[in-house]
Amino acid sequence: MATTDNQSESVVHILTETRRYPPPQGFAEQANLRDPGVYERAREDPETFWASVAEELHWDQPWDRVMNWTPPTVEWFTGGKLNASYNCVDRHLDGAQRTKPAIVWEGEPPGEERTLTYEDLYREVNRAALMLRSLGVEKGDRVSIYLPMVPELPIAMLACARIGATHSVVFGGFSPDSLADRINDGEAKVLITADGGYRRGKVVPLKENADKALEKTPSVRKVVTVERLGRDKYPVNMLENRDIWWHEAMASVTESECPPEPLDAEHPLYTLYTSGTTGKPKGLLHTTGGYLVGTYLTTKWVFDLKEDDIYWCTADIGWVTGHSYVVYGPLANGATTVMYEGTPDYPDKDRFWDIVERRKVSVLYTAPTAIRGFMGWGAEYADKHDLSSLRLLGSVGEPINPEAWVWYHEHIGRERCPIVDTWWQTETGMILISPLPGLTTTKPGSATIPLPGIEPDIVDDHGNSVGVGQDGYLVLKRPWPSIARSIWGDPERYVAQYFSKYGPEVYVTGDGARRDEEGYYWLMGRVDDVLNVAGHRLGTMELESALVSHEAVAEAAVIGIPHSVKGQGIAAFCRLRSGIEPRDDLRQQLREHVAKKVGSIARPDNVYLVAELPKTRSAKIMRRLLRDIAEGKVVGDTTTLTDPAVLEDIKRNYGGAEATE
Ligand code: 7RM
Repeated sequence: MATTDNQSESVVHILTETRRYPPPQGFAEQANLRDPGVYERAREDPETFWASVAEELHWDQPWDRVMNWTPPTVEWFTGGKLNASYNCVDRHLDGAQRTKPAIVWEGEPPGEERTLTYEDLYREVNRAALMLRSLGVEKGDRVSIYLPMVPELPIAMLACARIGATHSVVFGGFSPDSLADRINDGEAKVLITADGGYRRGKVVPLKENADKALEKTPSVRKVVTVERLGRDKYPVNMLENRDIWWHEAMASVTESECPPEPLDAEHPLYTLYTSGTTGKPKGLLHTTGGYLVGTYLTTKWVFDLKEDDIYWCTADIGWVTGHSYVVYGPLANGATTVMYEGTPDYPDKDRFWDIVERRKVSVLYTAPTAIRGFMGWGAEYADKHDLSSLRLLGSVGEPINPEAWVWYHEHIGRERCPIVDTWWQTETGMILISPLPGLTTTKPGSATIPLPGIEPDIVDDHGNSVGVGQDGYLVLKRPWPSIARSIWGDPERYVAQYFSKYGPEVYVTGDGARRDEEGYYWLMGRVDDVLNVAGHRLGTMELESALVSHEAVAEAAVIGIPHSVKGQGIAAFCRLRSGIEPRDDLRQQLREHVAKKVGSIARPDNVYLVAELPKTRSAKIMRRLLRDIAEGKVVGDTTTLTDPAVLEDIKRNYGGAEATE
């Protein structure tokens, strides 16, 4: 990565100006983890370190080997057997934890709420596991789950885990096409969905979407539908012999206990799809033992979980953050995890603070895009609530800009709560770079230092470590327990994507980063063709294929543009088929087309209709140029353009009806 001396100097300047926040007194003294020696112990003997963590979980059979690394392949806890559902549920049934709330749920319509204690969760998960078995689901089968944020979602996941079925959760905001692709990729036998869900006061018609997807998913034999909205108000189609209601299927289960299947540590727990640099999303595969060990430990340490914490991670379970830090991590710790169905601005812009106050949330984990949204609305929405229950704040999904960090610290944490800025990915399964709140001095905008046992580096194109303050590629040089083991159905792509650039021992994250003189990591965003829109990963190729699937579009190029709330917005440049007039309503149509094809998170902010896309002599689209145009900057060097007139044309035509939300 090229950095000029100027740039690196200015970085050093920024870093020396950085504010520092040591762990607050009182917090540091009472934190779970106060011994900095853990970093050194983990570095000297990572396997012993991870084994000592794994021992805190329940194993049906002990492992023979902690780590079995034949790069790029790795196994953890080889020979060991365990069950994730047992560890997240059954393990907490002794003593007082039995009646402790496991899941505290709030629907979007105010007043709708459900609390499941560990005992309740046990009952529901057992029943759901038996139900899945009665539908023919066997160990090793895949089950797709397309649900809103309702308790049946974690129940369904844990039920799969109990019988050794591999779940594949598809975010409820995804389109029928995206759902169908994901179901087909895993050849799921069963789909679990709902009549719908609520989002910003509107109904999301999940079953209707699922029905469209199901027209092209031959593997699905049974569809289980949760009644979330109500059959009277929102009737759905039920296909005979295929479609059943969740509550009816649950009621027809005659037994109450489904003994957890002892599973190999490397048994596939789930797949989760994430966008990459090609058009086709990748189904990252996570396995049982290592994943659970990693999410268990990081939830306990990064969020300093205590017995009486009320922990709320605001992510949707459809994303990895929800898998690891709404479901598996907190439940493996026997914590109380809060789930909220809707958006932060419904019925008003203080909904989060209303929930924090009423539920006495003590640990809050959310995303920079949400924080910037709150900043824009003004502090008064938070100010009118008692937030004194909060003691720790987290951030995830994209780099947090220092302004948002400081606002979060002042207006939400009221200057009492440490902030943990946690860097990780769908592929890493667990947080890898983050402060430990009792130990680490934080700096706004930095995810600080790697967790114990984690060995990142920042390297140049040749794989050499770069110096202090220099830009480079973030890599990881040693495996950790919860690394994704493969891409479902495409192991070659897994190796090519993550382990080929610097050899099989080095995992390539796709992120750029710098390190300061204290070894703190400053993440700089993706270095590939992946956008991060409101903390969600979207591949530019994926969006481009959606655009060219529209009859009017001959060719498309998509770029990320700065967006004050979402971090990145989407700008799409489209060359139309000959004979098609570049009209304003077509721009709007194309925005909706992408939303329909991929999902509403993918709706472009701006669509530019152009006569030609700027290309180099080797026919590569000049994205840099498009970026400059979209940002209204002076256009840089264009000498490699095949036809400089193209540029003039774009400049003339790009303006007009840009839609922004
Ligand atoms: C957990 C999650 C992963 C990508 C990753 C980064 C970016 C996430 C941070 C961050 C800077 C952070 N999984 N990212 N967290 N960048 N600081 N604390 O988001 O697979 O959906 O995205 O998100 O670019 O590669 S993800």
